Amino acid sequence: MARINQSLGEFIIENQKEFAYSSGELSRLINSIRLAAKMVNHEVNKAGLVDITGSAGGVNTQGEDQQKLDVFANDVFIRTLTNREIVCGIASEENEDYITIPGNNSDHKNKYVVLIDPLDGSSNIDVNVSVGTIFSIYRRITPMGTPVQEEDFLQPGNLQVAAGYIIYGTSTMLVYTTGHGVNGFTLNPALGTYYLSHPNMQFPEDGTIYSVNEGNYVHFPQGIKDYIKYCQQEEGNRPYTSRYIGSLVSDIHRNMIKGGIYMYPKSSTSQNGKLRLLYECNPMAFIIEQAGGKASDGVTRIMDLKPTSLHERVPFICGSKNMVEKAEEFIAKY
Ligand code: AHM
Ligand code: MG
Repeated sequence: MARINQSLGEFIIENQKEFAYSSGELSRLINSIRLAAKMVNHEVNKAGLVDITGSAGGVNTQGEDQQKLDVFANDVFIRTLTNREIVCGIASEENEDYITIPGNNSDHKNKYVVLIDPLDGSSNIDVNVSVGTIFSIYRRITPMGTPVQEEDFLQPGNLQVAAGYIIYGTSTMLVYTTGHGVNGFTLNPALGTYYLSHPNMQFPEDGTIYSVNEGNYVHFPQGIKDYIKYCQQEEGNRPYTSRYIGSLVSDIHRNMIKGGIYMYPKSSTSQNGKLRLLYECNPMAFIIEQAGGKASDGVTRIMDLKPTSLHERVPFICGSKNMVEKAEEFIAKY
């Protein structure tokens, strides 16, 4: 039974039996993410104090400037996940190819693959705005005892065994699901312990917040333009409030608590939008659905999309069920 103020460590142990094929490995995997998140949190919090902000000089796979903290977070998560005998492969936003982890005896006996965006929204760091980590976990599908393959990473979101995010905000929270609802834990920085603060999180069925980068309005498809106008019309509980941080985890976290819709649609300048299916949209969609919300590309459920490449992008419309369905109605008109 989840108890407010229960520590994440206790919670993981108590709920281990909920996992199918429970052997303790998934618990240990989440534990290692918890540890890495504490290390990243420590670094993020002192970003303004030491000369650690700014570009690391490199560019990542998508040609974007890599921030030093992106590199740091990527290293920490990869190192922490590699050190346990649980994960056979990692795909990260910051690495073009997936990483194969042979295991201590090089026997390729580890079961899980992790897909991760180690520090999402990192362009916000220099201005002291919240950033996040997003992770997605699958059981491998290729035979144990052989090196992990790309197909182990290209599984549809509906096969995820766990997913979560960490938000480095006014306080640091770890929110995750193993398919049995969503629970949120807040870090007590003095003790270095996460405590259950948001048990059984629920996406309100309806809401009054819409989150979209309206600067891209002219490039949006007509259905999205019409839906935005609908949000702004005066009728019933509209006009809605516009809130957009530009940090996916924070925007969705807020909407999950208050009720709202988040959209990163396709546009005339980017046919598939911006967000990455495997380590941004799928894990967020799993959490959102587990909390009673909805996530689609405007037409198809995100978690039913069949991935074709590690870094592919998809349009992303998610949030309160009724709001997403309304947006889909507008999109379907064209
Ligand atoms: P990143 O992975 O390069 O950090 O980009 C993802 C971020 C999301 O957190 C956010 O929702 C979105 O990009 C904002 O994009 P834009 O600035 O185009 O509105
Ligand atoms: Mg990202």
